[in-house]
Amino acid sequence: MGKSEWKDMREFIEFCESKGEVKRITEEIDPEWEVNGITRIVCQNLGPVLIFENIKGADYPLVTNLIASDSRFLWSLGIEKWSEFNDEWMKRTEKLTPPVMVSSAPCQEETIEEAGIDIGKICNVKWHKLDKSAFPGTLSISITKDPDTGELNAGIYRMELQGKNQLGWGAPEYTHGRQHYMKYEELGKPMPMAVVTGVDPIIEIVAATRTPPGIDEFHLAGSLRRSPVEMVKCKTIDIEVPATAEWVFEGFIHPGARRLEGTEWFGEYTGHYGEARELPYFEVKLITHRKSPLYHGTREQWYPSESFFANGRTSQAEAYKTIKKLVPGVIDMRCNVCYEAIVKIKKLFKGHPQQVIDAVWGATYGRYKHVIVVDEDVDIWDYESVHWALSTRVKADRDVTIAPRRAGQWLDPATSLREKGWQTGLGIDATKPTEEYEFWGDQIPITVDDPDIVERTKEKWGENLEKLK
Ligand SMILES: Cc1cc2nc3c(=O)[nH]c(=O)nc-3n(C[C@H](O)[C@H](O)[C@H](O)COP(=O)(O)O)c2cc1C
Ligand SMILES: [Mn+2]
Repeated sequence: MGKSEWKDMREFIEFCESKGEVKRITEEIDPEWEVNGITRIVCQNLGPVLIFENIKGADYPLVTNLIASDSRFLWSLGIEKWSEFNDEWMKRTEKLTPPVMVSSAPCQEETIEEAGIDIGKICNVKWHKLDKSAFPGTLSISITKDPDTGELNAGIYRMELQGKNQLGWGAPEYTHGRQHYMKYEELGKPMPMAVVTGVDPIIEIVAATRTPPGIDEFHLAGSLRRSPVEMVKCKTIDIEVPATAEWVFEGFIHPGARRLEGTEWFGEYTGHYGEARELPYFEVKLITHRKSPLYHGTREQWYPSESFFANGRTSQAEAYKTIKKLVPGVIDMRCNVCYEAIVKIKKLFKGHPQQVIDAVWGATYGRYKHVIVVDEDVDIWDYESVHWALSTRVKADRDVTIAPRRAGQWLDPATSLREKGWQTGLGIDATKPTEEYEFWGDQIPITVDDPDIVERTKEKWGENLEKLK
């Protein structure tokens, strides 16, 4: 069942290898299309971790599909099954665990000085056909420091190759990293930033988790891994990085600097291409790395994708924690990586589902557009069951709430360019309309579950039931 205290990405890969879930590709691979094709097909089958050892034009191996399956995601946290996941996350992260500092670290074993930097030789992959250029930054974690509080933030934001030592920085204004940058811009100062890739899987996970503001993701990681993260100071900037990262890029984002991404499109986690954006860019001044470093990247796509696990499931757990503390009767929650939250409740009062819908919109950070609330007899892990509730318990004029002009996600393909950043909320109360029936003194419709008959049948028929299957 894995464990939680991984020393580094290598130890996790070794574990996956012992389970037969790693494939090394030694043939020469074309970065223009072959990483795309192989990663896509293998990921869609929830297949193994892939290590591309020989990509044409790149000097280093590339890892994809690291935690892109149910089994590997759960192993990375040492959790046995999905049904335990939300509550285990909540329990572990009740108290945060600060990192410990070390003075020498594997991530600084080797150094590439500014003059020798050529990021295109480190990762040169075109992840989707219509991406015009390589995007080395898909699973690269931007680490920044709040200039007011000194707090660290870690977030994964897309990074396009824009020069030998320059990368676009795809962090929209609602991300914590961008909010740090906005403070530096007000001060008129360049923002120091470290970008790391190839980390212990729990660090990848926290960097992709949508949390409330003011949470240092490395504290969250310490709690999830049940042991503090070891960190080391960068060589040229006042930023700490995980000591066992494979790659560390140290540099700056200059205030006021904007550049239109060179690509017209970039394939995104929504499963659609997103448009090019006018973005700040990151200038790399020094690279440090481990001996024989492994680069880590991913192909963004619809489920299954690494984002679905690293961002979708984890942000779901944080949202669950928040909602459970705000509203009584919340039993479970399932969120799709893009825009949908399904919440299971034990309905306690009139307006209870609507309060849950408001809480998801107002108090969680996944920016879920669509919220569906169901009763405790619905299995939210089975979409058939959710659809049964939607089709049998919803009267649209009564149970559907439309909330226009909410804060949205930048990449929502349902929203045109003019309206980017906005979204319309759809709340559906798919619980049984108990209050309507109670008002008139009527019997609420009951389901055909007949649990006593099921018990009697099992008792009498026992193992013979298996034979009837
Ligand atoms: C592979 C991958 C790529 C991502 N790319 C982006 C991106 O380009 N822009 C973005 O805003 N979020 C992106 N995310 C999601 C963010 O990492 C996530 O929202 C995280 O919470 C951001 O950190 P923050 O909350 O500290 O700002 C990506 C996540 C993953 C797993
Ligand atoms: Mn954050």
